[in-house]
Amino acid sequence: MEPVPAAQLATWQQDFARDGYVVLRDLIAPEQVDELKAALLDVEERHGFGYAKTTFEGLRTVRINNLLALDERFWGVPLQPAVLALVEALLDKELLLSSLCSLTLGPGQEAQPLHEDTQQLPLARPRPPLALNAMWALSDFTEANGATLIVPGSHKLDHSPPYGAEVKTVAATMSAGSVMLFDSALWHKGGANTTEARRYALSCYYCMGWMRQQENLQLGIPRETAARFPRRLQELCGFSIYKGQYGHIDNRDPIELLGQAGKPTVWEATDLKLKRKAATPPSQP
Ligand SMILES: O=C(O)CCC(=O)C(=O)O
Repeated sequence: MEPVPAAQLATWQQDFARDGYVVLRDLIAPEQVDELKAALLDVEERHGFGYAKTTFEGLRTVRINNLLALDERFWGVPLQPAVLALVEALLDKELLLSSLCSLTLGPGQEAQPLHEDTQQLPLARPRPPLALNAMWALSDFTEANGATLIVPGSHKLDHSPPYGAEVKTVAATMSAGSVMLFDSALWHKGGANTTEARRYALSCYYCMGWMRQQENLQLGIPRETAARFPRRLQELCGFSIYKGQYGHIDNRDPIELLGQAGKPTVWEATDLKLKRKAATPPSQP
């Protein structure tokens, strides 16, 4: 796949900074949308997943967590090149995957309470993006079937929404194959599904590399499964050290547990630089 042109990336970044969200329309090929939907149905049936048990998660919603452990067909989702390039530009290249789950809204699902995704963190607002949700539409998102309801620009407010508050929202309608990226500080909620059909979606949630992930992916994904991931996916799942310092195991990069060569710690890298400098002959005046 061609890299995203710099001008396109810059436009998405500007839209995201202004509105707190941006929709990458018709990004995913229909065949991939079909494949992911088929994978969700297989996993749901194989493991007998049913509706969620809490009103927040949705009493008529099937949410499947830890998708990477359940089916290989989800492995490409966090690595989608255009989304990952944008998320790397908005956070940094050492970001992590925070969680990957499905959001299948069944008929009769009521609108979710209004919230923001990092509401629990004791941090002042407004703040630069710390975490971003990439909402993959695997069905057309319509007002009737529960398209996510958002409050554009609310990421800039100095307070979180009163949980469940009734405020004016906009339905983030988009066609299947589109991906909406939104700042975790954006006020939002899932809409009500008043149709007879399900609304299929994936929530691929990314966060800064120094943050605790929403799902504990290092423990939740069996080691032998993670060992088969592409290296970038292993890093995103937390088999990596942030800035050569955070997340090491006895000074080793945890990716070595998966049979990969690790990166040096910041302390090793500093000594290497000093050694190289000492070995470089002084330049002639
Ligand atoms: O399903 C949706 O559209 C939104 C879900 C959501 O915001 C959440 O579960 O945090």
